[in-house]
Amino acid sequence: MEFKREEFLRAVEGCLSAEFATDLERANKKELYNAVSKALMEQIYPDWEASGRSEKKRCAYFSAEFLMGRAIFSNLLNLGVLDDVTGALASVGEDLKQFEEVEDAALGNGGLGRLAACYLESAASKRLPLDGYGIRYRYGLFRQTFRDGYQHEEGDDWLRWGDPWSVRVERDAVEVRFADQTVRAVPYDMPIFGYRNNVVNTLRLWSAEPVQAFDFASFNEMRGENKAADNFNATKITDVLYPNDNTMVGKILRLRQQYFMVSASLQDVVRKLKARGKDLRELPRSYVFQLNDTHPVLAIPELLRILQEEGLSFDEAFAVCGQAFNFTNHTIMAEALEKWDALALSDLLPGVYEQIVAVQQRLESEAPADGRYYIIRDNVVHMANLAIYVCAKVNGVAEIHTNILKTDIFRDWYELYPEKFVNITNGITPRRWLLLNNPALAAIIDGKIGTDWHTDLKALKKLKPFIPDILGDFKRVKGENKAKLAAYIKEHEGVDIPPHFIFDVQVKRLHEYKRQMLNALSILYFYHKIKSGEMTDFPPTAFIFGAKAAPGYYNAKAIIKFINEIARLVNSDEEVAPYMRVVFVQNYNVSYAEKIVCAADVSEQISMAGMEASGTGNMKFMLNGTVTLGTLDGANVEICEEAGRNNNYIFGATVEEVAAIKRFYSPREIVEQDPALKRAVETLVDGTFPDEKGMLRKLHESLLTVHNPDRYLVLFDFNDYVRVKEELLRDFGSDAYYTKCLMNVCSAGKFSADRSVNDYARLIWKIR
Ligand code: 26W
Repeated sequence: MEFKREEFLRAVEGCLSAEFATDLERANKKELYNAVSKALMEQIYPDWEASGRSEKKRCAYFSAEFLMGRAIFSNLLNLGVLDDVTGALASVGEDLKQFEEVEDAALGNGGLGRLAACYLESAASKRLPLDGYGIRYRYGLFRQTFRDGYQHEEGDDWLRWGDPWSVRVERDAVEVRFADQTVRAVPYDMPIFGYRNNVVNTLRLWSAEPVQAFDFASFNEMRGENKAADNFNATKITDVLYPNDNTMVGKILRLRQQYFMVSASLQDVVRKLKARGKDLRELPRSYVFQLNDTHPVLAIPELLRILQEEGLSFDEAFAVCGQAFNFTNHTIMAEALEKWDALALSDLLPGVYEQIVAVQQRLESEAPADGRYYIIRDNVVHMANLAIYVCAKVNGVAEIHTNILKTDIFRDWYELYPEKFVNITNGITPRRWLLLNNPALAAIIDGKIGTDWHTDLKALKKLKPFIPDILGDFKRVKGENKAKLAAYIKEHEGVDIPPHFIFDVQVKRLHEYKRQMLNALSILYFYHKIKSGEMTDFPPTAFIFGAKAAPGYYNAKAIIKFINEIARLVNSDEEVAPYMRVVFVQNYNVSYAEKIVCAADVSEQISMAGMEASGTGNMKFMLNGTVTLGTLDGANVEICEEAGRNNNYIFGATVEEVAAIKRFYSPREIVEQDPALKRAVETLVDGTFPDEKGMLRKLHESLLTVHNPDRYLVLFDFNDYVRVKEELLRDFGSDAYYTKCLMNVCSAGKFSADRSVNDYARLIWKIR
C-alpha cells in the first residue's frame, strides 16, 4: 500500500470528526484506534473490491472458530505501513504501542481456531483465493482470572473497542430457518491482507438477528413481550463461543450455531453463483469447501437440501457434494467428535435430517453390511462418519496423526476408501509469529540472508553457515525479549522473574492429555531436592504456565489450582528463591503468546504420545529459537526430523509403546518404587496445600485409584522426563545450546502455513 503521511492524518482527522465529534488533540485511545483503522480501511477498499471480483475457483473454509487475535499490528505489517503509521502518529505525539490494550478477537478456543487464522493470512500472502466463513460471536473465549488460585471466568466483551476492521454488509443478509424459528444472518466482512502483495481476501462472519425489526405497532397492541422474546432468541444464537476444547457436550444451542453458520454461508455461495448465471451442477468448478473438524459438517446435508430445492436430483446434488466438500480432523479424542441425538436433530432441522437419512441409505447400498459403516446408529447421528463418507478428501494434521486416523480411529473407512486419506501437516504464519512478535531476531536474520524467508520460510536454511556469527546477537535479543516479558509478568501477575533465569514455558489449553501435571510434579521433585540439599547446583529456572480450562472440566481446573499452589509455595520460599520461580499467567491468549514465544528458552510439548494431533505452539517456539522438551507426538516428530533429534530433548513412551504399556499398567507400583516421585504425588493429599474443596484429592484419585488410573501415563513417563529435563537445564547457556536453538530456527521452513495452504491448494482444493 502506498502511504502518504499528510493524506493519512487527514483521513484520521476526518474520521475522528465524523464518527466521534472530536479531533487529534482531544481523542481518547479508543477513538484514535477506530479512526486510524478506518482511515486505512478506506484506502484498501479498491484492492478488496478487485480481489472479490475475480471469477477464479475459490475455496471457502468453514469453521466455527477463527482465533484472530489483535488485528491492527498484523494488518499494518502486511500492508507494509507499520513504520509509516508509527512515524505518522509520532509526528502528532501519539504512540502506536498504546493499541496493545485493544482486546483480541478471541473467536476460538485454541489450536483449531488459531490454525484457521494462520491459514487465512498465508493464503492471502500466497495469492490463493481462500475465504473464511464463520460466526461473529458477541462474546469470545472467556477472560480468565485467578482468585485464590482458582480459575474464574468472565465474559469477553471484545467489541468494547469497536470493530473498525469489519464491515457490516446488510445487502447480503439471508434468512436461516429452524423448525421453531427463522432468523436473519447478517454478514460482517473482515479483510484479510496478504503480505505486501495487494491481495485482500475475506473472512465473512455471520451475526444472528431477528427477522423483523422491532415492531412498534404490535408493541402498542400489548404484544410487546412476545416480540422481545423473538428478539432474544435470535441474537442468542451468536451470543457466545462454546468454551470447550476437545470435549463435546450435545447442546441444542450449539446445533443451532452450527446450522446457522453453514446455512447462511451456503446460501451466500449459491446466490453468488446464480447471480453469475452458473449451473449449480457445476458448482465444484467455482467452489471447494473445507470443513474444519466436525463442527460445520451439517453443511453437507444443507447443500444437498438447497440444491434439490434448486431443481437438482438427489444423485446430482450428491455428486456435487462429493466433489466440493473436504474434511479435516483435528483430534482423535472420541469425546470431541460431534454426535447428535437423531430426534433432536430431526425436530430442529427436519429438512436436513431427511437428507442425512437419504445419505445413510446410499451408504448402505455401497458399503459392506457388517455394521462398521453407519451415519445414524442407535438414534445418534455421527457427523465424522457423514463427513468421511461424502467428502472427497479427509486429512489429518501431522504425519503421525494421519497414520493414527488410518490405522485406528477411521481404519474401517480407510480400508474402504484409501484414496480419500491425505496428510497435511499444520503450519503457522511466519509474519505474525516471527516478523511481528520478534522483530529483533527477524532483523538479525535479514542481515545475513536477506528477506526471502518472509514469504518462503524454507530459505531459513541459508542461515546455517552463519550460526557461529550470530550466536552473540541471538543471545542478546533473547535476553531483551526475556526482560520485556519479565516486566510484563511483574505488572500483570505480580510475580518477580529474574531475566537471567531459564524460561521454561508450557502454554496451551489445559487438558489432562497435554500433561501440565507432569510438569507440575517435576517442579515439586526439583523443589524437594533443592530443599533437602541433594541438589545444590540447580540451574535457576522460571517455570511459566499459561492455559485456560474449559469451565466445566473439573480436573483441568484442579490442575490450575495445583500449579498455583505450587507457585505460592515456591515463590514464598527464600531458600529456593535463588533457584526457581513458578508463575501461571492469567488469561493466556494470542497477544500473550506473542510476548511469551519470543522469550522462551524451553518449549514444553509433553503430551502422551498419540494424543496431540499436531500442536502448533511447538512450531512457534521453534521458529523463535527455542528447543523442544517433548514426546514423539504430533508435529514434534517432524520437528525432530527437520531440526535433528539431537537439537531437541525427547523423552517418554512412543505411540507403539503406549499401547503395550496400557495393557498391564499399574501406576501404584511405579509410585511405590520411586520415593521422590511418591513424595511429589503425595503433596496432593498430605496437607502440603490447603484443599478445602477436595480438588487436589480428586487429582490424586485420577492418578492412582479411579478405574483406568493415570490414563495419560504421567507417572510412567515421569522418570524419563525428569532425566531429560535436567540434562536440558544443565546444557543451557553454552554455545552448543544456543547453536541448537538456531538449528531449530534454520529448520523451521516446513512449518510455514504458506507450505500448508499450498499443500491444500495442490492436493485437495485444486485452486491456484
Ligand atoms: C467442543 C467441541 C470441540 C471439539 C474439538 C472443540 C474444539 C475441538 C478441537 C478439535 C480441538 C483442537 O483445537 N484441536 C487441535 O487442533 C490443532 C490444529 O490442528 C492441533 O494442532 C492440536 O494438536 C489439536 O489439539
